[in-house]
Amino acid sequence: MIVFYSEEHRLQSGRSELNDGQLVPCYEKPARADIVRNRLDAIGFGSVRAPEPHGLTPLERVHDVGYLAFLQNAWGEWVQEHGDWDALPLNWVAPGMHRRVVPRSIDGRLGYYSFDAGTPITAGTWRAATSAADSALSGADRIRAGDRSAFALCRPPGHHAGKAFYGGYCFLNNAAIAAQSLRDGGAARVAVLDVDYHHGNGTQEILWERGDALFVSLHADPVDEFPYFSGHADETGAGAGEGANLNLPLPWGTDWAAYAETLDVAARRIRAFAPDVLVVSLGADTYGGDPISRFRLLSEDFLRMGAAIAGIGLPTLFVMEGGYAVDDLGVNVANVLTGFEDS
Ligand code: SP5
Ligand code: ZN
Repeated sequence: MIVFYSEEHRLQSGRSELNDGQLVPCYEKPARADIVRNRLDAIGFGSVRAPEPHGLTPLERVHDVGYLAFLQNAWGEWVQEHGDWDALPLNWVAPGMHRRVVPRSIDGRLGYYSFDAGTPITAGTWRAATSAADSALSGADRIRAGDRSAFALCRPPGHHAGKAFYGGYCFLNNAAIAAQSLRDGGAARVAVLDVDYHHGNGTQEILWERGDALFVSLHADPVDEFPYFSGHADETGAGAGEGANLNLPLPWGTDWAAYAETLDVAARRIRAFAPDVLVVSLGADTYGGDPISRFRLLSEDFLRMGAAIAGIGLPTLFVMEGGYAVDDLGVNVANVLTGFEDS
């Protein structure tokens, strides 16, 4: 399996995120991608390549152009206003406010285009985020060329980013960008399976009214867990996309036995949709050792996860999402990929 990885991921290295009432060091940090890459090298897993630049056009197929311009320019405007320190939003729209006029103020626009205070914009955010999207797009190119699978080692991650918002450590929705590229390249139907611990609210929003793209997500129940306002089982899509969104929320404490049963439900739904290709939003924050999550998967369970995904029987593009137990992240992610390849 070919792996796409860009050194430019390092350019996203925020100082802090707001967590439990404190500014704490960012969980989403460069060491995450380094340890996955090093593990893949150590086990001799496939060839690792730098992505091809794909430019703005495939990003504009998914994201709002005003949002993209904001992301590209936000750091420069922030530094001019406040100096060289991570840009974080401080307030958001509330019910009864109209959100009709895009603010001129950079602080206003940070709130306008975001949904949390955990996702700092830094000097290198735009370059890192576009390099991650390029990895996803290069992976999609391999699938289009006939490969059975590819892995885009994206960082920063993407599944919380919507058409015109960032949050949850995500700026550009790498999985949705890849799925759209596969559609534009001739796939009639695509499925996105999201196994990150958190609900992929951005991917859901992007695909909500799409009948040509199925979104299936296993995640911690939003009554208990971030992103709280998205991911319930009764969210099934709208318009042409009615029925093409399947949320499978699970309780805190979920272990492999319960997870595997639900993954089987997801697999059957994907097969029934009969897509040409599968994009997997691969977060390993379902791991028992994850510092911000509360599922209980073990490292060896990720081998079984990879085998279960292979059992769906589709050309598969894996796109890296979350996973914050950095010391074990390389083994856990590599286990999914080898579990897939060996079955
Ligand atoms: C891509 C991805 O996995 N994004 C996740 C973003 C989650 N951000 C909010 C985390 C809040 C964690 N709070 C619990 C900390 C334990 N004390
Ligand atoms: Zn996550």
